[in-house]
Order: sequence, then C-alpha cells, then structure tokens
Amino acid sequence: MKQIIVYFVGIAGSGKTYLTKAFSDWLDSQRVDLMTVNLDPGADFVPYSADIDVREWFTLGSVMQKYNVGPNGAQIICSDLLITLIDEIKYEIDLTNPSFILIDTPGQMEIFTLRESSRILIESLGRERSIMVYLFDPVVSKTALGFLSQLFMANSTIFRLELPQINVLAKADTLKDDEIERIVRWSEDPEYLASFVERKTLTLELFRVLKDSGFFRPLIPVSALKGYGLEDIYDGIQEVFYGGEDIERVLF
Ligand SMILES: Nc1nc2c(ncn2[C@@H]2O[C@H](COP(=O)(O)OP(=O)(O)OP(=O)(O)O)[C@@H](O)[C@H]2O)c(=O)[nH]1
Ligand SMILES: [Mg+2]
Repeated sequence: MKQIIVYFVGIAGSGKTYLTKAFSDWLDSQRVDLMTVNLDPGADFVPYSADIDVREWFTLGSVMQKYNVGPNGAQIICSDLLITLIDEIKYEIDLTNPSFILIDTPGQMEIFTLRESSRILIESLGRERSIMVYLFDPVVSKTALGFLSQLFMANSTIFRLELPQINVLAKADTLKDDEIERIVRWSEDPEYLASFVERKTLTLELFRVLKDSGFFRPLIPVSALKGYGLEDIYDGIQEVFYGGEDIERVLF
C-alpha cells in the first residue's frame, strides 16, 4: 500500500482540527500507522499530539510582532514562510515513513487554498498520493443556498489544489436526522436541490450542467465528537486510490 497524504480543508471553524484528531484516533484503533501535521500557525489549542507542528517554527502572534502586521497580513506571511519548512517536513515524514499523513490546514481556508505555497507543499510531498477531505459546515449547509455556496467553494478548491476530494458533512451530531437526510440528498440529487432554490436565474438546467461537470459528490455525515463516519472516510479514500476510479475523472 502506498503512503497516503490527507489534507483536511474547510471554512474557519468547520471542524478540521477535531476531525484530524478523530480520524487519527480511528486509524490508530485500526493499527494503521500515521503522522499528524498541524499547519495552522494561529491555533491556540491542538487536541491531538502533532508529530509536526508549524508552531515550533513560528506562530501567528510571533509573526504579527516581528513584521508589525495585523492577523490577516500575518496569515499571508506565515503561508509564505511555510515554503521554508517543506524540506524539514519531508525529512521528518521520511524518517517515520507512515502509511497515512494527516494534515490539518490553517483556519482561514482561503489562505491555504489560494496561496501558492500550498500548491508547492502538495507538489513536494507528492500530489499523486494526496487527497483532501473537504468539510461542509453543518450550520451553513442547512439552507439550500448555503449548501450551494459550499458546493462552489468545495469545487473551487479542486480547481486550485488539483486534488481528489472526499466531501463530508461535519459535526453531523449537531443536526437532526431529517436535516442530515435532506442535505445528503442535496449532494446527490441536483433536481432535488434545485427544488429548494428560489432564484429565477438558477435554472434546473444549470444544476444539471453542474452535475454533468462533476460538481456533485455524495456527502458523508461525520462526527468527530461521536466518532462516526470515520470508516466511511477511510473507505472513500481507498476507493479513490484503489477502486479503479480514474483520478483525472475524479478531479475533472
Ligand atoms: N458537536 C460537535 N462539535 C464539534 C465537532 N467537531 C468540532 N467541533 C467543535 O467545533 C469547534 C471548531 O472545531 P475545530 O475542529 O477547531 O474547527 P477548525 O475548522 O479546525 O477551526 P479553525 O482551525 O479555528 O478554523 C470546536 O469548538 C469543536 O469543539 C463535532 O463533530 N461535533
Ligand atoms: Mg483548526
């Protein structure tokens, strides 16, 4: 089995860090060897013991002070500084050579998805064995337009990072069963989603085109808190790498 690198990506507060922890605990329970990497220099608290942690080199606070910038400017500088750590990260990964590497990405999604350093990191660590788990925020997903917005965001990260993607409905334990059912059906059935959207310009035809363009992927309800959906993520990853799916097809 080849080494697999999993990037956890989603909007701020969507549950990336706790899902990284839950998935790492689950892999551990299955006796799969893994490493965890915290790429968020702004994290106050990381609930898993990160094998590699950018905060050992710099933190958002230290960069704000050193460069006399606010938090947003510091995020950008931190992202650029990431490039200087790539050799070190590779070295540490090669020392342990685990089956899975779980990468917890910075809180502000756009910092990770839009800055060039992330693409360089992904390329350097090995794009062909990398995948992202994209978290749909449960609160935003409750309305059809909120769901649709996230569908576009999820797909824009594919355009940018060019990685296959597993979509999960994060913190599903905070939703009622009928809400989960509806949101999951939205992810599978564009016509059903269209029936909830009251916008003249968003025609059924548009939803069908998006479906044909591969925008719709089934959402896996997960809960880091309750520990469910983790095996489904694992199965989804296996399916992408070993299920005979053509990665080009998964991507585009
Ligand atoms: N109920 C519930 N709460 C969760 C779950 N996962 C995370 N949370 C809570 O949601 C909040 C945000 O979770 P994080 O994992 O820190 O989210 P994040 O995307 O890493 O956030 P940033 O890195 O700060 O953008 C925390 O207070 C968690 O306790 C879950 O599965 N269920
Ligand atoms: Mg986090």
